[in-house]
Amino acid sequence: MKTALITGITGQDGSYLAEFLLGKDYRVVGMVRRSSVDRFERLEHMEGKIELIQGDLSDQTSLDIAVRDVKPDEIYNLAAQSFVPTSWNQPGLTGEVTGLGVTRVLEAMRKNRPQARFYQASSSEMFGKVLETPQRETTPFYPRSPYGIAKVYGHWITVNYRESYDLFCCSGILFNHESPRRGFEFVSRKVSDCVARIKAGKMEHINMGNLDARRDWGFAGDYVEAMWMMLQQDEPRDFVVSTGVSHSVRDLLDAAFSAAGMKWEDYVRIDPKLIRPAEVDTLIGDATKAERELGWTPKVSFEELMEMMVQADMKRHGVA
Ligand code: NAP
Ligand code: G4F
Repeated sequence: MKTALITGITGQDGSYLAEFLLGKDYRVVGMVRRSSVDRFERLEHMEGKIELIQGDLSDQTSLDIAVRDVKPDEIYNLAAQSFVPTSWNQPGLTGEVTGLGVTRVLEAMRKNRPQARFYQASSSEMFGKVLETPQRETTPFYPRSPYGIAKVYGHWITVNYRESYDLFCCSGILFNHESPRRGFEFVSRKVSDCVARIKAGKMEHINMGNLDARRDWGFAGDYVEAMWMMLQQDEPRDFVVSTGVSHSVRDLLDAAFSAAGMKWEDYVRIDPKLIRPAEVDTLIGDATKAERELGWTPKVSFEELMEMMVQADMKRHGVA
């Protein structure tokens, strides 16, 4: 039985990855940071099947102890301050956790478990003000937020530990991926939840930011499989993971409101406070390498994804 250590297991991707690895008969250990309240709702259905250990990406000792005690075969570093707007208000913390935190996990592995395989959750936000379309593994980075900049650091330190110490380190450059477990502040979940609230008569309109921004949106359940596939290869390499289809936020509103039989134009207001100081205008990925070398392809389309999210939120709000 293989053992996987997942940082960020309480997040969206952590919960899908834990489920996926349990299905492959892994021993799954998740690292969680201490809190005065437990926030394990994404993990409740796996209670008794996964183990949890305390640790924080800003604390080297906790990571050393976790890696030393768990003795993982695979380490998935998913923990991060992952919300882009927060990174302008908390740039130092974002750099500490999303950037330097990667070095700390790599150091814990190098010192305590060098034979383990390491996955870094890199991001299409690194492409930022894109220098090539579509974006692939060789596209230069031009990040547009403290978050994107921290992820560029995390990406290159992963490459550097592979090249400096011959460790098995992979970086997955994942484009936006969503699900009914997505955090409520991200645009897809904000919209699916608000659609359900409007349908339930709990709110009247929704405030939005830039409707022209375009993203390559996929389903988180599909994307965690690609993370695992990267660590099963003979050689460590980096991969773009994306659907290759781009939609605007306006398209997303259209898909979500239509799924509930409504017209978005009747409910949406623009709030200038939600416009970002520097925007990533458009992202679209080219996952040819992942398809060719991992055999990975996405299964859920954008329309199916939004339908799934709206249905799940309508059920939660008692209107489905
Ligand atoms: P998420 O839902 O925001 O989860 C982030 C996780 O990180 C949570 O478990 C959080 O714990 C944990 N965390 C935050 N600060 C920490 C710290 N100081 N020490 C330890 N754990 C900490 O993010 P996600 O959507 O699952 O994304 C997973 C990873 O992929 C992130 O690194 C994200 O930046 C990256 N990524 C995501 C996407 C996407 O579209 N989802 C695309 C590309 C890359 P709490 O529950 O305690 O807050
Ligand atoms: O859903 P978002 O907040 O995601 P964003 O900024 O693209 O970042 C997500 O994907 C990255 C991968 O590319 C991850 F690395 C990162 O951790 C995170 O998961 O915003 C998407 C777009 C933006 O252009 C934003 O300006 O939607 C636009 N938008 C328009 N109105 C809005 C809103 N975004 C949010 N969150 N809320 C709005 O009301």
